[in-house]
Amino acid sequence: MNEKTLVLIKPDAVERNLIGKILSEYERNGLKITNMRLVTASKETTEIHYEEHKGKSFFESLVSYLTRSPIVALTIEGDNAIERVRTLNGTTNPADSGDNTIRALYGISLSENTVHSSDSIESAERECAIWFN
Ligand code: 3AN
Repeated sequence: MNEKTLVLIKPDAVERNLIGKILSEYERNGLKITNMRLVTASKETTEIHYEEHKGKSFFESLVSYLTRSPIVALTIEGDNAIERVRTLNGTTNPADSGDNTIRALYGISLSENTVHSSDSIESAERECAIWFN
């Protein structure tokens, strides 16, 4: 089934000039970038994006990390795109992430893990609307 998912290339990656390398991982796997913008995320938008984590111990540091410097927001489309992008990204903790996943290659830590992508059709619809009206 053709799907659309939301990806964020997070501050740690943009700061280290990794935008091109990360985009090429998606493109060479046959996925299509269908929307993209470089933006410094506001606290308000970031809190809405991560609302499921509100109240958790790491929430404040998560928001301050995501807002500290520019990110790239993009939508990616393709057959089964939600799962395929998450497989390419790897697991939340880069230390546990499979070889050649984006987080294993470039992730710094559990909190600075380079990329975000939607985890379901519902999340993808919600998150695409947050970052692309
Ligand atoms: P994923 O992005 O892999 O779907 P989520 O949604 O569980 O992971 O977590 C969202 C973000 O919150 C993660 N990308 C990570 O930056 C941060 N995070 C999650 N769990 C922790 C934790 N235990 N300590 C610090 N940061 C965390």
